[in-house]
Amino acid sequence: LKQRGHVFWFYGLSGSGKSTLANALERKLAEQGFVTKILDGDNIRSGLNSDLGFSDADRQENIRRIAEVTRLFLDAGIVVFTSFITPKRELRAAAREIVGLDDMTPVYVEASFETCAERDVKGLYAKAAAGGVKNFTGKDSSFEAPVAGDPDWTITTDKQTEEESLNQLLEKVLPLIKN
Ligand code: GGZ
Repeated sequence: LKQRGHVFWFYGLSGSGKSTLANALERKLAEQGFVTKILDGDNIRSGLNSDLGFSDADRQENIRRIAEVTRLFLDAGIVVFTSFITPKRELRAAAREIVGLDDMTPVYVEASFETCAERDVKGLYAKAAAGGVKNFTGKDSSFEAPVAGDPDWTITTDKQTEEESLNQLLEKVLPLIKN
């Protein structure tokens, strides 16, 4: 096999750019013949995890199931990109425990709450500001950034272009998945 499976666990606030980057990265890697899979709200929260909401307990179960599914893809040698807020360090650590410490790289897609609220691609920030979203991350449900010593990568999307973020990622991703 020309590739080694690995999980790049994109996390960060809603609207930080996780899915955008995961999709762009997938396209680049597909061009080079890599077999990849994206797991995100569209294919997980809508189906397998449609019984879960956004309480702390539900987020924990959400992440646990995603990590288990991710592990299955990894067993097939696939490069996986996940795109979930994963708001707590403990959740990221639990996911990494399930996937396998060496097989998963947490990638913090960093953008401030203010930047995400300005982008507000889905109108969710406006809705939350008006009190229409329960347990909204960054408002009434907390988000923990990584701390020094965590193995996480950080990609800061509010200070550079999408292309810069993508190139930065590609450079770090390729050595981990090339065989
Ligand atoms: C945060 C919410 C909420 C609340 C709905 N808080 O930008 P989106 O819309 O498409 O992505 C967000 C998604 C977050 O689900 P995750 O599975 O990634 O979260 S976690 O990892 O914490 O389990 C957002 C939408 O769902 N959404 N309500 N209250 N985001």
